[in-house]
Amino acid sequence: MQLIDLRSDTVTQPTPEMREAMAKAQVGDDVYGEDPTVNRLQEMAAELLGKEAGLFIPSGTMGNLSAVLAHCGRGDEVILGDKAHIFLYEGGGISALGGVHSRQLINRADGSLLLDDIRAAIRPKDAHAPVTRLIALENTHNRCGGTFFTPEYGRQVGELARERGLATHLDGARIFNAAAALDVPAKEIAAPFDSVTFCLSKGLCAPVGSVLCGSRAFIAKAHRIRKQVGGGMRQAGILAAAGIVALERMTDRLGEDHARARKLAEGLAGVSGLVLDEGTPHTNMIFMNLAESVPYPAAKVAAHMRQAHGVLIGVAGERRFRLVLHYWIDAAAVARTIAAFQALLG
Ligand code: TLP
Repeated sequence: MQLIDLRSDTVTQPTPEMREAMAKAQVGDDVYGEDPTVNRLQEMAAELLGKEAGLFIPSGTMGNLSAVLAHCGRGDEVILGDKAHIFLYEGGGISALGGVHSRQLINRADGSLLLDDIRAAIRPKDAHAPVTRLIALENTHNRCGGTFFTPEYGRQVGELARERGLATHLDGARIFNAAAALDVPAKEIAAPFDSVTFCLSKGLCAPVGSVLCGSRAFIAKAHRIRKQVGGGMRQAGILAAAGIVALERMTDRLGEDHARARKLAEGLAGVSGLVLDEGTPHTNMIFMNLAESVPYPAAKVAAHMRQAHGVLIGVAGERRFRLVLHYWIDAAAVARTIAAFQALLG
């Protein structure tokens, strides 16, 4: 039985074209800045996001960590959402490794933060208080349901930050999904932010890596931090080669995953044991709960779906699931998933 893996878009395997590009990649020692393929990827990424420079980083987590540590010193404070990936799912790295204090504001449904909340959270100049240094947002927003906010909102945050002398960072792990949903170039979403990370290894299918983009001076700082946290790689062009294919071939097709997510959601809406979140899916993620009538927890349902139907789904809570669409989920896989849920919970 062929497995259908909907747990995340991080499970995506590289495409045949990526494997071929990886095999043929020209490489050098990237710690010396001599890997031509890494250099090319970094230039392409910077160009796509409208920034001066890019830095290839092993993971999204390390990209966010390097960015926050490049913006903030020990005891400085970052304003972020209470559902932010940086806050919830990155091992507390910004505080454990960087001594950066976090100020969590309530994420609104679309993943944004209320501007008035941000204003109110900025600390006064007072020796008792940490120094507010950075505002960090996420687009698309994972924990808020794969939701996205508009470039206009980003501009408002950027303006507020500049007025108050703060830096801004965007965790744009899935910025190309946001761009597809908004039908705007990714650079428009990135424009108001001083730094942006995006992931090559999620919906874009590359096996490894993220790129952090920003000004040349900022990237020089982040480069040093990447080295400090052990992220300096050597013949990384083998990985970057897949990233180049990801940027050339995969960004423009993400709308297909969104359309398939809608198809899957339509089918699942007809399963009596499931209650889909209102408005889901916004991009490539479906969030849903078990109906009260179902006597089992989500983990048990997920285990059964795997064993009996070969369908892997993400458990996002005691009675909650996340299903993520990606390149390797085709129309037949969507139909099989709906049929499997029907059989179990219909
Ligand atoms: N998200 C993963 C898990 O960690 C939850 C997933 O399956 O969605 N920012 C955002 C918004 C992310 O969703 C993720 C990964 C990251 C950063 C971290 O990227 P990696 O896994 O490359 O460190």
